[in-house]
Amino acid sequence: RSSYTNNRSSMSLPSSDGDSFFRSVLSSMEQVYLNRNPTAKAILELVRSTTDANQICYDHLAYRTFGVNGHGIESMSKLFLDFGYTQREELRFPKKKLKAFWFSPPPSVTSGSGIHGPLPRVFISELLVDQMTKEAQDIIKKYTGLSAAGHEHSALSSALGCLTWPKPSHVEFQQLARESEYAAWTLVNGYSLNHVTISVHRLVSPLNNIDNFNQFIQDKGFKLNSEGGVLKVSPDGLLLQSSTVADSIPFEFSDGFREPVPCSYIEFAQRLVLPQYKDLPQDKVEEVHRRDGFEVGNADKIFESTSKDQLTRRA
Ligand code: OOG
Ligand code: NI
Repeated sequence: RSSYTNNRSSMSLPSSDGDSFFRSVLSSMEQVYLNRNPTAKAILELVRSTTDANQICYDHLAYRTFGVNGHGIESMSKLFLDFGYTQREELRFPKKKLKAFWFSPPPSVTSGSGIHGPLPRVFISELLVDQMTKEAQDIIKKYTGLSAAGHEHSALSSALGCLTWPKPSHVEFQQLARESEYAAWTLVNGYSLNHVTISVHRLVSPLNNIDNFNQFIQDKGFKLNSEGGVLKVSPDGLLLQSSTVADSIPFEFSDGFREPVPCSYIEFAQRLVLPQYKDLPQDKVEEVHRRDGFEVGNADKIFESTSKDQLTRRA
């Protein structure tokens, strides 16, 4: 290593700040997401224009993967672990044949907006491919196989907004969708950001209350995922979540067939103050004083934000 590496010049050399590189990657993923998902973009703009611009923080980012031959959770978690995230609890969804891990961010700024604000948590799930039928496994293994070393470059794929495998045929997509809508979603969306989540408790009043927030979004004509009720509440009562129904995007299958496929959605989360901190004055409450983590019962219903049932439901 030469001494040049530590020598910051004022010329237009690329910054050697790792955090700045990491945030650029996240920002590209976010751009792909905003360009493809008009509902998410419109809601972020609506909230931004209604409240103080500095107050939109992301609670978490979420990704989906195929749990087979290195294409699962670990393919996407590598970026985050390399940039200081910590792997946390596993969540299991036996009926959906899914599992997930969540990751907590390294210490970061406490102010700033979106990708430039406090670093979000990350939620990464995977399909338990070996529990699927032979037909479904064959399709998934065909495409993950065709991607070759694609899983080594999941972050690049997500930031560029392209698949690491070729587009499937319509028949293959439908076959998967019959067995697992999650599998079909992942086949056509790959490592694209599945959703970002607005941190509701960090907004300014009255939108810092998720009931008010949901009412506001619905009054503006947006449809929320109604699976198990619009508001998802953890058993301890401290993690409150809701989400939109995913947008659809035109898709051309390998056989030339064109049909819209479900894309991404946006989620909202309010984390309440933990009982041991209930007497802290409001202006002393920080993120560490609030309910952390995720909840299987909530997540199970939020997964349905990309389901056909929710997409075709009348508002
Ligand atoms: C993830 C659903 C779960 C949460 O916050 O619990 C979730 C997905 O749809 O891939 O986002
Ligand atoms: Ni989520």
